[in-house]
Amino acid sequence: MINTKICELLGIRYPIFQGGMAWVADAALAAAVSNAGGLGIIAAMNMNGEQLRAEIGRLREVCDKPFGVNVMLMSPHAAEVADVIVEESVPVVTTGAGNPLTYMKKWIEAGVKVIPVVASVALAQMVAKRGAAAVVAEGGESGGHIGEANTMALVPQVADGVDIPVIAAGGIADGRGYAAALMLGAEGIQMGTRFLVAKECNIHPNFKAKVLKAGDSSTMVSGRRLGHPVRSLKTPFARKFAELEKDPSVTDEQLSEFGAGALRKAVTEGDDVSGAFMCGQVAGLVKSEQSCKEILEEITAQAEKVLAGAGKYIL
Ligand code: TUI
Repeated sequence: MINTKICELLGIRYPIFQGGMAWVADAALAAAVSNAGGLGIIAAMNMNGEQLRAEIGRLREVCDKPFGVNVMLMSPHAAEVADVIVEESVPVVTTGAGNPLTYMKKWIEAGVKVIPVVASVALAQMVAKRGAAAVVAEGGESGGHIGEANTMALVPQVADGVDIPVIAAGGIADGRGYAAALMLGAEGIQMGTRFLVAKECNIHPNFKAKVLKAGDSSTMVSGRRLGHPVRSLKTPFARKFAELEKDPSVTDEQLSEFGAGALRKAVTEGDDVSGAFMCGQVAGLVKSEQSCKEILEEITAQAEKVLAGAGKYIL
């Protein structure tokens, strides 16, 4: 059994979070992860306040375990969903793609545990000072919107920089990555890509097939010009976006317009032509569709084996 401060802090069995993936992480996926002993997280990204309230209701019908809601801070509905989180007494909030200070006081006063996703030591320290319960340090191996530093460099620096627990994210999909994250100073992990192909994950079958087929060189980063680099599978859409990004005759507005709705089209329609299949570099490690329970049990058993065998390196 792997047990860390995160288990006690949140009342969960495995210190493993399911990433709050926009359009992907619904009540069904989050409930499956929480029911299996991890922390399931609903992504509020694509929802307004009332839609989030309904999604929380759907989770609570089938799950009485701790769960989280992820607020994508660039979402036009961020303020509204921030209030719903308080009204619904959501146990844990994670935030992404920005600075969550605007909402932190309100959440903490309401008893919500706030765990921002950070991509730098500076933001980790800022949120720690304002009462964050922990941070997720997310490296650039991740899918979706990413920062500059990679997990191997980011996690130990964040762990040194704050006194609260650190959860490592980005580039973790098996027990080796899990064990390595603990060695870097993390007290837990967050995975997105591995849960994309979970049985309880309701994305389009095309998306799952692409992840299962992917290898180590299957992802690319685009969107730097617009200030939000995004990692996704190398598809015709991603390549075209990267090409337009380099073309000075294309305006930022045209580029944004071209990308609008692309993630939704990938997730709900499996659209090969205009969908953005956001996905981490570890896609090549993800080989089969499993239940959330199987994923949590398998990765834990693998990490325990790796950790127990590590003594062989010491004479
Ligand atoms: O947020 C994510 N991953 C995401 S959000 C998303 S939706 C989207 N769609 C299209 C374009 C952009 C986004 C898809 N994937 N991960 C958490 C994360 N947060 N990664 C990096 C950061 C981050 C970056 C900079 C957090 C804070 C930050 O600094 C902000 C500041 O003001 O200091």
